[in-house]
Amino acid sequence: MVQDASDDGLLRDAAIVVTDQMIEWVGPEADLPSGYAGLARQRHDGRLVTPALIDCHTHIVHGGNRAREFEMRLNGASYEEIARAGGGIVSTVTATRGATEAELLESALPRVDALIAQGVGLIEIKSGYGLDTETELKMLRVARALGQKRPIRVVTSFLGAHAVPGGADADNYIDSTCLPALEAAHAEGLVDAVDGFCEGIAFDTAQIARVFDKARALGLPVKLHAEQLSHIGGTALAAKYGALSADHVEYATNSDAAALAEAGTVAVLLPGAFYTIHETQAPPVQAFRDHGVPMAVATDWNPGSSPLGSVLVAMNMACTLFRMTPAEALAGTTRNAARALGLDDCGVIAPGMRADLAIWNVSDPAELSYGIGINPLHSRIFGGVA
Ligand code: DI6
Ligand code: FE
Repeated sequence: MVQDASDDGLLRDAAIVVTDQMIEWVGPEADLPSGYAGLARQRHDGRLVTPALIDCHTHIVHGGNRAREFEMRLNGASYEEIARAGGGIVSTVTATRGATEAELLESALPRVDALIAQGVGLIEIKSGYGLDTETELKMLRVARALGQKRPIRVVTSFLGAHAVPGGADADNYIDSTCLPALEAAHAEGLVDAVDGFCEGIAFDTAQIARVFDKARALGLPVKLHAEQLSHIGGTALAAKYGALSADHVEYATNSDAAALAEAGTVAVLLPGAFYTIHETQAPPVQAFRDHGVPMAVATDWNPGSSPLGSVLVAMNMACTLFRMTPAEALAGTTRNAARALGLDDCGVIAPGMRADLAIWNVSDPAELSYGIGINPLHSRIFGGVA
């Protein structure tokens, strides 16, 4: 059976023809054109085939861990309090600056392997734990290297506007460090998109707008961590700049949803962060539905707010915590995740798409979201190769 992500229906007794790296034909096996009869075949009777999953929001290149903050939160400290006290993102910055490129690569490879083992074929990886030119570029080089070392596609986002380095002035940091770092990273071909953290503990809309203006001048698409902890206007700003995605969006409003729909911006929902920081405000999923905002789901895998190494668990959480349907969760890690990355060659099973597929030991697509910590992957095909 083939989960054809162009609708929520299943194609039963289906055949997929793969030539080179591409899907050439898909349809009922009974209709398979005779010209393909001589091709080598894999049979998967009773198995579900989906597009390879896409994790469209991760921070998997980083040094250290923040298990200590996990304990602090269990004792009542909030994510914001920990950040304001000098922990949080800034503590991972120290560990990431102190790690060599080889060490960062070494520590990120098992994370990539864990995602591949769950049928993932494409991951987005952000910088943002450097906050200086040297370390931001180091992170992005490691992200690119991961895509060379493993059979997976990697796209990068420059997240220089992730946090204000200790002792720095936010405006001064944007102008004297973040924007020059972005230019340098772009000059090395390391940047596929530009991201920011628009939040009370990070940067305001005027500061993010300066980063977005630079991205625009460089011809790079933008996306934004918006309305995660409070409502300060990041979602409207993202829509105004025609962002690929607005991510987290727990505190987004109905009018934000309308703006995202108008701009064609994807709402990327990150239930792992919601869960980890004990958030209680869920994103306005029904408003997104009502306005026709495409919704994606991702791990946000990072050492602080979302040490979640499973796209499948993210899908389960999106259903249980945010009341997404299993079909929405699957679209969120396939078709809409591709869209959140500005890609139109993956995330659906259709002729002309890359042959990145996941084959599952399940018969009902809802089983992918229903299990918790169960990995029903049978096998993965990446670029037509099993
Ligand atoms: N929001 C997040 O959830 C991650 N970044 C962001 O802006 C968390 C990053 C971290 O806590 O290390
Ligand atoms: Fe994030």
